[in-house]
Amino acid sequence: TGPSLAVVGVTGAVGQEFLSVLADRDFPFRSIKMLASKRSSGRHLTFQGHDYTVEELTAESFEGVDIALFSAGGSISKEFGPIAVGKGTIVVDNSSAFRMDEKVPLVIPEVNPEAMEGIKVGIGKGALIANPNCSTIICLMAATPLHRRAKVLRMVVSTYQAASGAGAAAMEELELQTREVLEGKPPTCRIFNQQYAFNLFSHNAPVLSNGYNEEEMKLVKETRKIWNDINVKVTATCIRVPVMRAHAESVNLQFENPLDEDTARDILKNAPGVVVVDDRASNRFPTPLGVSNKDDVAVGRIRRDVSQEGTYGLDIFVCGDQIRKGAALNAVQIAEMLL
Ligand code: 11C
Repeated sequence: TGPSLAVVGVTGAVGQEFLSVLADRDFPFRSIKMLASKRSSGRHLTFQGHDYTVEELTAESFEGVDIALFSAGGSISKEFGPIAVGKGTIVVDNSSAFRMDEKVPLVIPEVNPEAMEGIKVGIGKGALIANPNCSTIICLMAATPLHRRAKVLRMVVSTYQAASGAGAAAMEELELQTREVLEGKPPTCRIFNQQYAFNLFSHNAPVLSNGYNEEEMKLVKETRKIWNDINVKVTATCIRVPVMRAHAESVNLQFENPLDEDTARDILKNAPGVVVVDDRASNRFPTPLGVSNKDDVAVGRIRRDVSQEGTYGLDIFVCGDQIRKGAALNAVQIAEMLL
């Protein structure tokens, strides 16, 4: 029993994580299709003790599919998302293709579940729902409970982003380069155009005419849409660091209303999907390794911003698993809300 599912991009890093999150959460389904490009079709994979053959994604793939989880890049979503919706499938799309489309809800279940009101499996209608960018999800998991209490006027985000955000091949490149550099060999640069191991660089997304890169502007625009607040001021600097699968973010917040750090800590302790790691005495705060393969986003370094006199400001440091809460888990949580 349960809906019929399809996973699009099943051989990718997020595609594989979709399967492990579905299994971990005992997501009910009556059938599941494993879909990928022609190149990966015919491969075998085992899921919950059953053998599946990866099928080539085509326009016919969505016949009878209730929910499709997409993570195969924006161009695949643009081509096949509307086809799936036309067949009555509800598409949860992890790409950036439809995020800023007014008709498409952009959802973090803990933050704005109301955005997908009326979309349910069983009403016979297809729909698109967009999964936000991983940096936005991880940031807003921590910032939203504080925003609800004291209203964020301005947010300054600095990211330290893992290899996984650029896919499985980037994770392999980081591992390979690390070995090569330790062996005194020149590092192989295929995914990134410069040495990644033992280095860091500005995020590899294209740089726009305003000097921001696309990743930074996603934080700006997606926050406004998710909070339904066109006035919230957001700026960001996104950096790729040689970490395997979890993003870290320094977030500076300016509030309209008073919010002291103890109250903020209590609010975050009670926030769903958030764990507070804030031990000043032993200098233990969130780390990418600490949250790797975990569902919760970790928050620490919770402190009053001493630069804000006469205004209300806090600094926080957030870490979240990019593949899990930043992508697959968030999408599966959306799918759960459709049942
Ligand atoms: C990264 N967030 O960490 C990016 C990758 O819009 O879904 C995902 C880009 C997106 O590099």
